[in-house]
Amino acid sequence: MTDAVDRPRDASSTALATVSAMRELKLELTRFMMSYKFASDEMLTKINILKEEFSSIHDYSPIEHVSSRLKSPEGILQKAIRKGYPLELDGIRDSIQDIAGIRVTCSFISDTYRIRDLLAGQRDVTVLHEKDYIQQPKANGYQSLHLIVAIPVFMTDRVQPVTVEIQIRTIAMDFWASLEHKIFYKYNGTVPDTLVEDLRQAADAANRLDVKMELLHDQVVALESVDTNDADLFSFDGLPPFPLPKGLLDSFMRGRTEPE
Ligand code: 0O2
Repeated sequence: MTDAVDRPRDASSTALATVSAMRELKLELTRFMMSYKFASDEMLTKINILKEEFSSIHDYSPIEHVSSRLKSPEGILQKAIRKGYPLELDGIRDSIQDIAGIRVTCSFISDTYRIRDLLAGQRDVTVLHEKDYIQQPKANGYQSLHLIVAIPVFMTDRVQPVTVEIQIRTIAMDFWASLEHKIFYKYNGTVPDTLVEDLRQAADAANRLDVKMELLHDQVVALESVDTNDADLFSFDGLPPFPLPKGLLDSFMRGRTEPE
């Protein structure tokens, strides 16, 4: 008799416990994923500030394009299983460092290193790893500068250091990488030798283009610095032109520098 009454109660308490465990897991997973979204948002803000500030000071932007992606929970678990990592959130946090990914496309090769330095120099950004596939391209020709950085995310009850993968590359490197990615998937990873060789040659051509374009840009910058006149100081990005006739500008400057 007792058994008959207790059994349904056991079943319902087990079901309740399962539901509550699932709710807890969902909450934990949501907080886990949110921490990566916040870290990515923080890094994107930093990158956008660099982009805007740099363009207004130097009259050109070293950053052409910025994109970001978060790995899906499914993608994270698949990677953990593929790599044999422990299937629990703390273990995954330690071992999978590209859950949040940002790609920065720059105009020139020197800009990729400039952006790296500007980000790495920020007090709350810690560079955990760097892979320089620009100095040492992969055998297939892939070029890019990869950083794994950690950034503190301020949650309601704790400060969580969160990792973000940042890939920095030029437009030509990016063009090559997206085509190679498409070809790789089209052939399911087994790309015919002739195409592999063609891709390698295309990577060399992309590199030559990068070098040439940077040389041309340096020449243009050198010319611009000779042409610049003082009135240029009074044009601001995002504001209507603010020209000052040279005579007025001279009087204004004298007024500022001469003692009263
Ligand atoms: P997704 O969707 O782009 O993120 P890991 O596998 O990340 O643990 P690994 O292989 O040492 O470790 O990382 P690495 O070399 O830093 O490369 C990681 C990412 O760089 C890749 O992410 C690609 O985005 C890019 N990448 C690396 N090698 C190549 C390449 O040969 N061709 C192209 N097109 N991209 C490359 P995922 O995880 O592949 O995918």
